[in-house]
Amino acid sequence: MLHTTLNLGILAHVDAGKTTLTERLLYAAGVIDEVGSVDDGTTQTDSLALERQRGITIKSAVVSFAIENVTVNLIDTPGHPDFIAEVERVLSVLDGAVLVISAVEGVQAQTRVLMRALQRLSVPTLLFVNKIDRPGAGDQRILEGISERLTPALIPIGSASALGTPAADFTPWGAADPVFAAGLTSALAERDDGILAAYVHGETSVSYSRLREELAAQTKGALVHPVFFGSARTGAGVEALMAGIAELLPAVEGDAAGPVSGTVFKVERSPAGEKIAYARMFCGTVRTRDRLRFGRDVEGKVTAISVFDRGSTVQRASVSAGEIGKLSGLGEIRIGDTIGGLRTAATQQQFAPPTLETVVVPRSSADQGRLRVALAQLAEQDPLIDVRQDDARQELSVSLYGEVQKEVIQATLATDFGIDVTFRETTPISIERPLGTGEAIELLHADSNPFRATIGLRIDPAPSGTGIDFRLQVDPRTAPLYLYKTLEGFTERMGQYVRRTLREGLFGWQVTDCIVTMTTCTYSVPDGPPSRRGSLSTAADFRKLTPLVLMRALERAGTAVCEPIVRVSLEIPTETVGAVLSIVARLGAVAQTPSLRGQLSTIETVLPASRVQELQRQLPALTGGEGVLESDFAGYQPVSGAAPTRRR
Ligand SMILES: Nc1nc2c(ncn2[C@@H]2O[C@H](COP(=O)(O)OP(=O)(O)OP(=O)(O)O)[C@@H](O)[C@H]2O)c(=O)[nH]1
Ligand SMILES: [Mg+2]
Repeated sequence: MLHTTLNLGILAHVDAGKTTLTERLLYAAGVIDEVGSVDDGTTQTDSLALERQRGITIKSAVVSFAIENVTVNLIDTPGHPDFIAEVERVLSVLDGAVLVISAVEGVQAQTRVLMRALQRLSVPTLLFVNKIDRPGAGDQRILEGISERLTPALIPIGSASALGTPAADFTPWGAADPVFAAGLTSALAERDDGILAAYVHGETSVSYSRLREELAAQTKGALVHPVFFGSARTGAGVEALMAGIAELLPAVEGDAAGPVSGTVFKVERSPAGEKIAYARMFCGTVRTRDRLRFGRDVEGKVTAISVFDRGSTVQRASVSAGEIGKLSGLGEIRIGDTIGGLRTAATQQQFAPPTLETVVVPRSSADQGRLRVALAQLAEQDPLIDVRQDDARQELSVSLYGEVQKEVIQATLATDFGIDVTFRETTPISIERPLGTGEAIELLHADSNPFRATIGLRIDPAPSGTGIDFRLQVDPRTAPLYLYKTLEGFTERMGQYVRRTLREGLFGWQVTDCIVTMTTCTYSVPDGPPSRRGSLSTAADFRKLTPLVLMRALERAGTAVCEPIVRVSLEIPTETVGAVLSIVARLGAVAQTPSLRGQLSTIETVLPASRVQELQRQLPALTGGEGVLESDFAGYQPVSGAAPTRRR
């Protein structure tokens, strides 16, 4: 029988029950005999000491189980927004996902962030409404919330009973439910002409098995999202979800004989300190002792391979298309690297970048050197912390999503590396956007030009969120193609020099949302005309001259320092609205008119990221512990007042 693999992500807002559901699925598949509990620290996937202590998931973890002839590699992800980078890294390796929603809290801020990303990447996604046993659990209310706030393309495929009690259960509908068949027909008809034709003729002639096939096809195409209900705590609905995973999500077989290609989504170190890369294979087969090319044209030899197997890992001689392998021996490998000859296009970042930074200070200054090594190792696993060293002050700083991540870094440094650290104040990471157009040129042989090249560059503002675009607008005959082989090669390299330069703008922040155009170019040759005669230009001339010209162009354009802002939604007891609004106003924001829903009111506002923590700190006292704050990155806006310079 054909064997296939399904790489399945479990995603949700924090605390929705992903890890508990993972336990339940492992149990239902017969991998474990006893269901572990997050609260007792006994689950398979929250295996780090810190995860067990805190009862939250910090790192993505892979476990596998089998449903019939499909091997499911399940990736349990963290839901806390401070660890969104962990989700980011697994998105590109998923064949399908289960998005978990609490039947009590309903659709939450992070649920929407995650669903948007899954939709952008067209990841086939099932929805699992969890915690139906908890008092306050709903079904219609949750379905309405999903339809309004997540996707209208939802298809409930069963009904929940005894909601809010330990006996809560889920019954999938079937061929014998004419209302379900009719509903399925109308929902699927939107995207299938055959079913549409039958539907408009009022026929009920479409067979149930045909409907089921079409449901699977449209789910696999990420066009519709079947909704399951259940309880990871009691196990209700979990069998139905298992069946749904097998029936409705696309397991892949892959071409094991094709050219090797894969993506590294996680890196860890073995107890002996050896680097281990988790790679999802898309094509081909990797064997031990193979020499692999990866990332930026680095090579390494695979010394060992293991794959996930029924709750643990087993050594294997090879890993093939569709599978996830743990590869040892590739010392230089990094997260996000593609392996094999085929370069897949770098996937765009789906979630917001970290918006905060802080300086990490060892309590004992003798630890500074060890701290640098330790942070470099943490950055292997989480490149977005972007460890930076200020050479003058001998300070190390990291980028952060929030306070919980900071505490985790502190605890990891203490327990894994024996280094006690404190942090300086957490400050926002701003960006710079050009205010207007700026142009500069440096001519070959000019007295002011220490390099053997002419470079003219123009920088123009571009719409928010577009990043840096580099364009070549020069006569190809003036480009030093003997250095870069092709015009594309030259464009790529010049683009790199430009991006490297723009990491630090006029105020020290990353410059972005701009178009840089190379308008003029010349190089010197020993036997050229007098204007171009000189020793042959080298790549170093272009590399070193670019920052001089570009910074001059940037000075002429001017930049606006923009700070990260966050859309905040507050759910608070109605009688506290006045007090909360006055704090919001004191923090410099304008709130929209509160919407009242009986005892609870919702306030929406946009705040600088640096102010959100202040609001979060005050909220419990203001609302008697009842207030809930949800925040969602909303881009950058110019700072008011004097532009802050980045501390270096
Ligand atoms: N009543 C009830 N409680 C549940 C259910 N599922 C999970 N819980 C509880 O909800 C809490 C969070 O569960 P987790 O499984 O850790 O949730 P998670 O989504 O993995 O959380 P993070 O990984 O930290 O985002 C724990 O206290 C669980 O015992 C459920 O179906 N019913
Ligand atoms: Mg978890």
